[in-house]
Amino acid sequence: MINWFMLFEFSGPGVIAEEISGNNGYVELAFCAKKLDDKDLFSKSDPFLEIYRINDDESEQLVYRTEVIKNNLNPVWDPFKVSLSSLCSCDEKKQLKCLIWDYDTRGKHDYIGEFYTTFEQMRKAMGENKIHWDCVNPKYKAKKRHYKNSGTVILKDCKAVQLPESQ
Ligand SMILES: [Ca+2]
Ligand SMILES: [Ca+2]
Repeated sequence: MINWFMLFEFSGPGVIAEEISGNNGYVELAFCAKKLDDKDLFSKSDPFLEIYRINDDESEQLVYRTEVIKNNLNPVWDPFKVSLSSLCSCDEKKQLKCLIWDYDTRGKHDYIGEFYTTFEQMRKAMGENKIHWDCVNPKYKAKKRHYKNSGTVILKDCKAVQLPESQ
């Protein structure tokens, strides 16, 4: 673990705005999911989460990929730190695309679903209400009449982290 980070809880919108304006603003995020689709025949899915930043030119930049949780449809991923410039180019309203995959050792990983969010939404959610997103597979949504989702993803934690001033 990196123990030289100084952790600050968000204390209001002004605080994060200030941190975003600096170039040393980091955020710690933690996600878990519930009731993901099972993609494996003889065991449960092995889910991991990817976050992509959608740039102004529509290109997608991978920001973070979590570890794989083996055989678990209700995974809890380790918290991780990302800089706000990497996560959202220091723009709270930048679209983030999140994909959930079932890891496979052979061949292609199986796609479970996706959702869209922004850092603004995550930050605001950390007050009273925990936020969760439907993890949606658009193919199922188009074809299955009573399709609701392929699981839900929950933001467990979102807090500002700042690197100490250089000596
Ligand atoms: Ca498995
Ligand atoms: Ca698998």
